[in-house]
Amino acid sequence: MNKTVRAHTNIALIKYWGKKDPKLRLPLMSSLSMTLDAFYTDTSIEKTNGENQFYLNNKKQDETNSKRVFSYLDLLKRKFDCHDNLIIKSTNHVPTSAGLASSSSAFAALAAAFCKYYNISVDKTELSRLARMGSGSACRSIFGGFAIWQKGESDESSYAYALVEEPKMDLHLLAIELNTKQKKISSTRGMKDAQSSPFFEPWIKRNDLEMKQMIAAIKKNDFTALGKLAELNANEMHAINLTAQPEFTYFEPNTLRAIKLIEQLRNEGIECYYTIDAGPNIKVLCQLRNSKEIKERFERIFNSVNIVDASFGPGITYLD
Ligand code: 2P0
Repeated sequence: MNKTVRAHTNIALIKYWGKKDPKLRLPLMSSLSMTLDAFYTDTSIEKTNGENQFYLNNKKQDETNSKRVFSYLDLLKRKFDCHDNLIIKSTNHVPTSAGLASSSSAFAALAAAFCKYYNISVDKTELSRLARMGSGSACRSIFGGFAIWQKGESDESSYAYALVEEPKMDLHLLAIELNTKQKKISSTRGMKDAQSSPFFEPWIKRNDLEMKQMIAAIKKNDFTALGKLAELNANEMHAINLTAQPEFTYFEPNTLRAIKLIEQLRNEGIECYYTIDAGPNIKVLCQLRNSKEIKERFERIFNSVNIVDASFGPGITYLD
């Protein structure tokens, strides 16, 4: 019996960047994301009499690359009293670990595939909590459209839910893949190091206000308010990285060139905004009528750059 589960990646418009409890992956702030149709992970699970195995894109992964997946599986096995050795097969339709949110779809798909394989009956809230233990952002990928991860106080109260599952908003995200090599500083490490910034405390304090403003923008279908706030929030996150002790940044020269192009497009009356995650790649937020022109302008400046046009994607999907 085949039990493949598909989870789409999500991009945070209000970002998660700081943990209260690293072991349980409890965040210091709530976050809000958009689930994308264009990027996803398919995962299936089989039993084996041999050792645990992890295949990514049809390639068996070595011990180092499998470690995080296996330790997450151990956690699930302990929790649900399962003792089999397993073969995990995942296909990533998204560049891996390049700041394009591959861990959000990877761990959401893995949590759901595990529950499906063992016929463990969980509701979406519980599934979101389980996915969170694999990777924080994964808890939001259980849901489509706009999702909110409420920070909560504990394992029980920290989970995501759908704000709007099938939004009517005219919102497109162009993922400009400037560099899809695996990043050097993992998100887990980056958000830990960022806590040494003198701006870390103000960053946490602004979260309530920014969440309220973003929810209001979404409820009003106000693209301008959403775009401006998403850009501000991303820049706040990158500002605390730049002011950490010692400082670090995910930006590359091309990231800044892309920011300048977006400013220029805005000056020309083509409305667009950006958000950037734990990597050098930029995601442009725009409306359908402008997406073609923006794409062409990026292609002109960045030779042979891959650009993926994404809009709202669904939550967890069971393929068979
Ligand atoms: C987010 N990111 O809200 C933020 C913004 C990247 C930048 O969540 O340590 O892979 O596994 O909980 O979820 C990426 O961090 O980190 C992330 P862990 P995760 O989307």
